[in-house]
Amino acid sequence: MKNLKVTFLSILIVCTMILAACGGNSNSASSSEKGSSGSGEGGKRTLRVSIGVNDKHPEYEAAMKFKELVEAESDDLKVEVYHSGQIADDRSAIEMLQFGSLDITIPSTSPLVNFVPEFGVFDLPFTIPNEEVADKVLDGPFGDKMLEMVDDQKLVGLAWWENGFRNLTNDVRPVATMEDVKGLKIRTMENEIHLDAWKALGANPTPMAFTELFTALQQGTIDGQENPYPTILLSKYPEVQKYVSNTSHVYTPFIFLFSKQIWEELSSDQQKIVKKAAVEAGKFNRERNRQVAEESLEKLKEEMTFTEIKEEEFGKFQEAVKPVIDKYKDKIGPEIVDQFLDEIEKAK
Ligand code: KDG
Repeated sequence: MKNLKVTFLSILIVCTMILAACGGNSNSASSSEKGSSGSGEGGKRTLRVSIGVNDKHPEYEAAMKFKELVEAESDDLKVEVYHSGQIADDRSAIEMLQFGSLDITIPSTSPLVNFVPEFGVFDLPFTIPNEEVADKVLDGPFGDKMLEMVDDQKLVGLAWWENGFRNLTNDVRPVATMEDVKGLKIRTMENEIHLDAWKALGANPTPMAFTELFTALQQGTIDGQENPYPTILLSKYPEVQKYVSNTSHVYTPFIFLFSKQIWEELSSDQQKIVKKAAVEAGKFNRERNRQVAEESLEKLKEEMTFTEIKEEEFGKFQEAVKPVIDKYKDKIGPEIVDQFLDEIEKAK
């Protein structure tokens, strides 16, 4: 009897090993858990998109538009969208693209500075003055050049989407002047330019992943944060923040990034479909984001204390951050910064 059991067990182990060897394709649980699936059921390749904002945000709507466009055009590509940082926060998602364990992420450009310092141009405060200038700069030669800059980081930059103009919220006091910023513990993105800019304005900034922000506000470990109005409203910050001001201190693009390793596995037809959909969905995203930003501000005025910063006060903010722009002009590269500022002047 005992021998029979041993024989049965040995057969079971051998069968399991054979099955595991046959099942080692890109469809295995471990690779799909990591966020990249390769060819899925019926020969379709699944492209997984990771974003940090939740499923109420215009960026999620645009990611679903991207899915709709790709799946309408292609019979061998499928798209799955993972919101609220379900797969990873921005920096980790970018690293996953570099390793080929995630297909797409569409973060703010700010965390990308940790991989490509030149992207710091977009964090220089009070430079892009409005959305019209933003569109001209991003859709022109400068924007094309910046998309190509991710190439040697094992990334493919496909399109510019929009996060938008960033505004300050806090739980301590209304902010109408630079004086009011003094000592506020402000969360910034993981980006040294933002840190230095808020220090220059008198705040006490701390870098933090977007996925940790709401909890930190709720627990009071920080006093405030800065984000575009849609993110402030749709991430429910009015539940944990009393005051909002129209600082509009930085315009942040979202950048549509594809894993270079996976990109090179796609056929040229698949690449064309994905690129076209990323650009089209980006146009949809910008339009929708601007509409939602207006609506969000009206709702925030009902749920929070909104403080309008006077024009002459902006001059003091801009004066205070000038040394930060000078300092980072050298770190980013003077020629890139000069080209960026020239493109802004031309677009005005
Ligand atoms: O993935 C979404 C984030 O990239 C975006 O919301 C980042 O603005 C951002 C922040 O404050 O982290």
